[in-house]
This record gives sequence, C-alpha cells and structure tokens, in this order.
Amino acid sequence: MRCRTCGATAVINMRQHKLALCAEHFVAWILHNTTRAIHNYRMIAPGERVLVAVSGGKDSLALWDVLLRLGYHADGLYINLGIDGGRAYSAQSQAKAEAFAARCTAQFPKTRFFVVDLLKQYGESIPQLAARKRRETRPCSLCGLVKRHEMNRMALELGYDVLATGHNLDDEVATLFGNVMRWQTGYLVRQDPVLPADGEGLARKIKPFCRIYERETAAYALLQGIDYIEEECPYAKGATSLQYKETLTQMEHDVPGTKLQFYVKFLQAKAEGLFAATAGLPELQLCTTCGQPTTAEGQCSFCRLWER
Ligand code: Q46
Ligand code: ZN
Ligand code: ZN
Repeated sequence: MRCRTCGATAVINMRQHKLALCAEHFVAWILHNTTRAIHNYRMIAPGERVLVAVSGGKDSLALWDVLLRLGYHADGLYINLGIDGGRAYSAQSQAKAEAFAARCTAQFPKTRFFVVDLLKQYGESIPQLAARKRRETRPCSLCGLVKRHEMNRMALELGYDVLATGHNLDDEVATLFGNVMRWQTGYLVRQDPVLPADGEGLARKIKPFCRIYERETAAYALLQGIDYIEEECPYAKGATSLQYKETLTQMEHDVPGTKLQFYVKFLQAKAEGLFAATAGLPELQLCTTCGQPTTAEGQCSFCRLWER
C-alpha cells in the first residue's frame, strides 16, 4: 500500500475515505481535519483559551498535542478519581498525563497543567462516594456528574473560554446509538460537537475529534510517540457503550464509512430541524451553593452528593 500523496509506504489505510497515507502525510491529515472541524463547527474563536480535559488515554493526550501544534493556547486538566481496581488505575493514568504534560511544557513553554484530586478536594474518591450512595457496581453516572462539575468549576475559576474533550467518532457514534435505542430525545438534542456555555462565565464544550475514528487517534498517538494508558477504567467493563462499539465496528467492517455516515447524517438532520419540536429544554437556575447552572431548585445534584 502506497501513500496517496507522496507514494511512500503507507502506514494506514482508511477504507471509509479510500485513503492510504504515509506517517508524515497521515499526521498532516489529522492536523488538517481537526482544523476543519474546529472551523466548521465554530469551536474556538481567535485568542480564546482552551482547557483540555486529559485522562491519560490516547484520545485526550493526542488532542492536547494536536491543539498545541495548531498553535492554540491549550492547557491540560487531569481529574484524579481515586479509582484503583487492583491496578492503581488513577495513579497510573495520572503518571501518564503528568509525563506528557512535562513533554508539552518542554516544547511549548507557556503550557500549563492542572490536577484535581477528588479525595483531597472533597474527602471521597469515586469508589467511596459510590459506596456511600450504594452504586458500587455502576458508579459511572455519578462519576460523569462529578467530572462535568469539576471541569466546569476549573474552567470558570481559571478563566478558560473553552473546555475540550477527546471524544472520538467511535465514542460519539456509540452514544448516538444508545440515545437512539432508547429514543432519549433530550440527550439527542444536546449531542453536538459544540455545546454553548450553560451560563455566565462558564466555558463552551467542544469535541474536535468527533469525526476522527478511534483507530486514527491511536495511530496518531503511536506515530507521535505519545505514551498513554492503554487500560480502560475497571468500571468500563461490561458497559453497554462497549457492546454498542463492538456492534458498530462489525457494521463498519462490512460497510466502511457506516459510523461516519450515521453521525454526520444525524448532525445534518438536527441542523435541518429534526428534534426541534422537543427542544424545549428545561430552564436552568443557579445552584445556591456553587453557582453552577442546574435544573433543580436550590442546590445542584453535585452539591447534594456531598451533603451527609
Ligand atoms: S472513569 Fe468514571 Fe468512566 Fe470509570 S467510573 Fe465510569 S465514567 S468508566 S469514562
Ligand atoms: Zn506521504
Ligand atoms: Zn452546586
């Protein structure tokens, strides 16, 4: 297989794009496609500061790398969830994120890296919080809530305009599939590459890799020598989203481009007004404790978590 651009030996063949590329041109292709997504979906305006939520995994570290290479002011945020799972999952992923942050700062000296440690900040890790709330087997909804709150809080406190996450096309398509399977119209309305800020001072949320396949972010990380944690969080095991990913990957294998079509056509349909009738989103008020927007009266669900 030869690179379409220069004819050298290709390192990747993207069947859905009928495109094989060598290492150099594949890296350039990733940079180009991320730029295109950022412009098309109006993710980052000139001069805006971006906070990248990094987990220590390939997608978020690759995204941080790409944004820095593209010249954006992008800093990193790692949230230590205190998850062990017998293999010190959080400690290991933090070490990977820290090592990568050191490399970023060496290359781009203005880059900053922040760590929030839940146990130190709130006195409980995700597993401890889940045990108190009797959700030991599936702490993911709690964890998602806590992560969203902490990302918002940090972006607000540190004055970032934009919060970027490393969700790739496979993640987005699995979420879309799940939302469609349950016809969760409220979630479908809000599933987007860009979510406007929920309130005064809060950051816009963006997913610049939303059209890039997981195997492509993995290839990018590999080619750039990014050392990431390969293991999944121990709680991810058996999650329905992983089953959806398997099913969708089988469909993609049979018909290349299935995932991309499913996602892109969904965004198109939404832009044309599908789901608009259901778009009556609940009104947001400000939490009386932390000031973040919430649909609940009084305290938000995050602040209620820590009330004993
Ligand atoms: S970190 Fe948290 Fe995930 Fe682990 S506990 Fe579930 S939500 S699986 S992305
Ligand atoms: Zn080439
Ligand atoms: Zn609150």
